[in-house]
Parts: sequence; C-alpha cells; structure tokens
Amino acid sequence: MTPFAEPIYVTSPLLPPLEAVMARLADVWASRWITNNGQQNVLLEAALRAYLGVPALSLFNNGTIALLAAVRALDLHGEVITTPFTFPATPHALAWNGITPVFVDVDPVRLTLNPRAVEKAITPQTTGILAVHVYGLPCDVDGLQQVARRHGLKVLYDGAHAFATTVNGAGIGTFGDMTMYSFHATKLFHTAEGGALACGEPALREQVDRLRNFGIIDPETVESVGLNGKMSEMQAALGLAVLDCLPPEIAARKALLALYRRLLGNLAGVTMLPDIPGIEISHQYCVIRIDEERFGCSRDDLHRELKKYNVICRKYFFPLCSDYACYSELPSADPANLPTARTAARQVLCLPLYGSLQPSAVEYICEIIGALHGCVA
Ligand code: T4K
Repeated sequence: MTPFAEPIYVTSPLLPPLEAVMARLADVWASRWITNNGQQNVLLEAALRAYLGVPALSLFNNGTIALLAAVRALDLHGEVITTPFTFPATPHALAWNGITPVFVDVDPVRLTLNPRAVEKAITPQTTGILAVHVYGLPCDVDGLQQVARRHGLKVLYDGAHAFATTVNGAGIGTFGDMTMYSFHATKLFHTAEGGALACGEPALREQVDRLRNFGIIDPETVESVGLNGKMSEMQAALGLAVLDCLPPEIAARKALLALYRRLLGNLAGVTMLPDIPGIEISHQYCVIRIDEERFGCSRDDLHRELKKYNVICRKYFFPLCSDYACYSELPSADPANLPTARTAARQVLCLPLYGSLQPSAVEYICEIIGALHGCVA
C-alpha cells in the first residue's frame, strides 16, 4: 500500500467561495467600521441565535476568552469541578480566574463528567461545575443539573465541540447557566478565530457584553474588571459566509461518518462513538477507541503507522489535563481518582473528518487500518 501523496490532516477548515467572503468584506469596507460591535457582528449574532436555538448569544474573539468571561460573569470562585479529558483551555479558564480546578472522572461511554463523581467531590468551597460536551457528545445534562440544584452550584458548559448538537431537538446551548462555543478554524462552524457565550438570562447577557468590552458602561464609567473579547467585523463577515455553506458541509460529514462506521464498526477492538437516541451530534470529530488486546496493537502504534501513510491523526485528548505540569500536583489529579478518563486517553484516536475529504480517501484510510489490524511489529 502506498502513502497518500499529500498529508491528510485530522481536519481542514470549511472555506466558503472567496467571492462570497469578498462581497461581505466590501460591506465592511464601505462602512469604515471594522470592530466594536458593527453590523456584521449584529447580523452574525442574530443568525447564530436562530441557528443554535438559544435566547441570547454574545460573540467573542475566541472560545478561551469567552470561557474566562463566563467564569467571571457566573461569579465562580474557590473550587470548580471539571473534567481532565479535555483541551487545556478548559482548566486554564478556571486557573486564570484564581480558581482551583477539581478533576473528577468521566462516564465510560460518553466520556463526559460523571454526575455521581461530581457529587462526591463537592466541598464547602465548591461554587460550580465546568463540564465539556467532548467531541460534541452532550453531557448527562439532567444528571448534572440535579446535582447542581441539590447543592446550589452554577453549571457552565464548554461546548467548544458542540456547535450543532441537539438533545431531543433542543440546542445544546439551552442547558445549564451558560455555554461556550469555539469558532476556531478547526471547528465545524468557524470565524478563523472566534467563539460565543449563550445564556438564558438577559441580565447575565448584559454583564457578559460589558465584561467583553473592558467592563465599560459608558466612556466615563467602568463597572467591572473586564477584558477585550470582541470579535472583529472581518471575522464576523467570514462567519456569515461560512454559515451559508454549513448544510452541505454537515451532509458531507454525516456521509463520511457513516462510511467510517460501516468500514470500521465491525473490526475487533475498534469502538466508535455511541449513537444515542434523541441526540444529534455536531459531526466535528471522527473518534475511534482502540482496545489494544482485541485490536492487536496499541492506539500509539496505530497513530504512528498511519503517519507513515501520510494520515495525520490526533490523540485528542492525551495526555489528560490532570497530567500537565501545571495541574499534576493537585490532589484531584491523582491517577487513582481518574481511572476511566485515563483508559479513554490511552485509547482514543481522531481520524480525518471534513467536508472536502473524498470518500475514496476514507475507504483507503480504513483499508490501511484494516491491514494494520493485529500485525504491527
Ligand atoms: N475547550 C475545548 C474543549 C477545546 O477543544 C478548545 C479548543 C477550547 C476550549 C478553546 O477554544 P479556542 O480558544 O481555540 O476557540 C486545535 C484548536 O486550535 C483548538 O481550538 C481546539 N480546541 C483543539 C482541540 O484543536 P491544535 O493545537 O490541535 O491545532 P493545530 O494547529 O494542530 O490544528 C489541527 C489540525 O487542523 C492541523 O493538523 C491541520 C488542521 N488545520 C489547522 C489550522 C489552524 C488546517 O488545516 N488549517 C488551519 O488553519 O488545537
């Protein structure tokens, strides 16, 4: 078998026709208004509110800054319970706000926070839960809400991967006190760099908007210690053009995921993400889990071997955030506390998935995986 001539990356950004972007940029140029809540921001905010089915949405310059602002707006402090199976931005948003992240284990199927483990980790210092809809698979939103209600905690969702996820028809951003979306280039919907916060309460949204703009109320009044989280008009214009291209992108990704499932689903030692009734996922990642014993070689072997064929997969999310030097001394980072997350981090592999990926490439990637099955030295 021969390697691909060009690298096949884990993802590739959805690029709208350049003319469509230029047409929107022409409007920005004509307005001479290039950031600070201009017309493109207003249009994109409204379009995304409708698309995501959320009552209020504030655009940000990236998902990490949006998370920082959300933590502040919800007045989280002391300890916040979170998952180790995520990108470092999640616990960083807590640590940057002077909060101690408390890592707890994940559910073995969804790989999202286990509500029972969350409840056990609550102390008098706990003020909230920061849960991640990892790979766009929703958390057990009812289970987490019940725990939060019983203990008077806030629930903040990191929905970086969950742009189009719905639960029984409801947009993922309608759960909990607030949800962050990332619009990074590697996401299904993007503005190159960008993000947003969704929340249900108008007062909270006003507070978020002020935090996003230095805490300024008017030119002579600053109410709170804000930051600069504003999205530029160029980013918003790109976002509007990307949004127009989403339906075919999602359809293409759905078909590719179905193809992966058909070709790999019956391979011993390979598990795909679960298909949960009532849940429409975001089609952002194609994740497989490798059971080393049944597959015949480890996830790391497979990752390395695929690279030889120019298939550049990613081990999202290995290592666990609790293993990074900045968190590994925390008591909750003890490996004995996180056995399920630890197993998942050793097994997961994200395969290439993006709308412009050819089905024939997926077929070849699956053929390579099939050929490696059990026979890597
Ligand atoms: N919470 C969670 C759970 C997250 O996963 C993330 C971000 C955040 C919070 C923070 O949101 P943001 O502040 O980023 O909005 C990438 C993304 O940069 C990051 O947004 C994402 N999660 C994370 C899971 O993936 P890297 O370091 O793996 O990216 P990189 O540069 O290695 O890109 C991955 C592949 O994508 C490349 O191999 C090729 C392809 N690519 C990438 C870019 C940037 C392209 O083809 N074109 C491009 O322009 O973090």
